[in-house]
This record gives sequence, structure tokens and C-alpha cells, in this order.
Amino acid sequence: ETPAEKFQRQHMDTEHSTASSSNYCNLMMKARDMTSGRCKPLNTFIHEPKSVVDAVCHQENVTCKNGRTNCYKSNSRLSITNCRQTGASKYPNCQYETSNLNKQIIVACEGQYVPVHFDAYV
Ligand code: DGP
Ligand code: DGP
Repeated sequence: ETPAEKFQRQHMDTEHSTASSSNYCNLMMKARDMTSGRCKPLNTFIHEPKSVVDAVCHQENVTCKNGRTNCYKSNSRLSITNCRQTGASKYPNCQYETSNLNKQIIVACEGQYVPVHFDAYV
């Protein structure tokens, strides 16, 4: 799995325009293999076409949380779902709170200049 493929697996859900139910994150975090070995504590899915998300790599250049300079902020707000592990969640029964948001996203881009890391939303 390349970094770009990993980003697609962990962060892209073009099939749905928004999270359909409060169970969305419980199902999707498992389906996208982020609950094997440990529960990934925080993860965001983006409900937009791949072309729209790839294009963010050519939008506003911002500094990443880790200090690198290869992050980019989307010009417009996008439909996203934030998944946050609940206090009661205990591996292997990973439990998440599902929140639908419309926010500008910040991603890190590399290689053919495609997203490889989800940094934040604002
Ligand atoms: P807070 O909501 O204050 O706990 O901050 C969480 C931060 O984590 C916020 O800036 C968004 C960011 N974040 C959201 N989704 C992801 C993700 O999938 N991966 C990473 N690395 N950070 C994320
Ligand atoms: P996530 O941060 O949730 O998108 O996870 C993707 C991986 O990217 C994770 O292993 C952390 C790593 N990562 C964090 N910051 C950067 C960065 O600036 N560039 C790259 N290529 N990877 C990063």
C-alpha cells in the first residue's frame, strides 16, 4: 500500500454525501481496517470526488502540524465526517462518535502531488 493508497483507504468515502447514521464510524473504521491491533483514536472521512480532494494539493499552502511545509488547505468547505473514539471504547470493540461537518480541510501532499496525510480541518 502506497502512502496515497493509504490516504484513500483511511480518508475517502465518495459513495456517501454524509454519514448516514450514528453507527457510521463504528462500521467504517472497522471496514477500512483502522481497528486491527488498536483502535485508531481519531479519523476523518471526506465525502467528495477524488478530483476535488486531489485538487487541494494545488490550493493554499500552509504549514503542517509537524512543522513541514507540504500542507494545503481547501479553498471551500467540504462534506466530512469526524470519527472520535468514545471513552467507553475498549479494543477490540472500538466505539466511535460520528460527527458530520462542513469544513475546510488541510492535507499533506507528496510524490505525484496527491494527498498522503489528513492534518486538520478548520
Ligand atoms: P480536537 O478536535 O481539538 O481534538 O483536535 C483534533 C485535531 O485532529 C483537529 O485539528 C483535526 C485533526 N484530525 C481530524 N481528523 C484527523 C485524522 O484523520 N488524522 C489526523 N492526523 N488528524 C485529524
Ligand atoms: P493520517 O495522519 O491519519 O492521515 O495518517 C497518515 C500517516 O501520515 C500517519 O502514519 C502519520 C503520517 N504523517 C503525519 N504527518 C505527515 C506529513 O506531513 N507527511 C506525510 N507524508 N505523512 C505524515
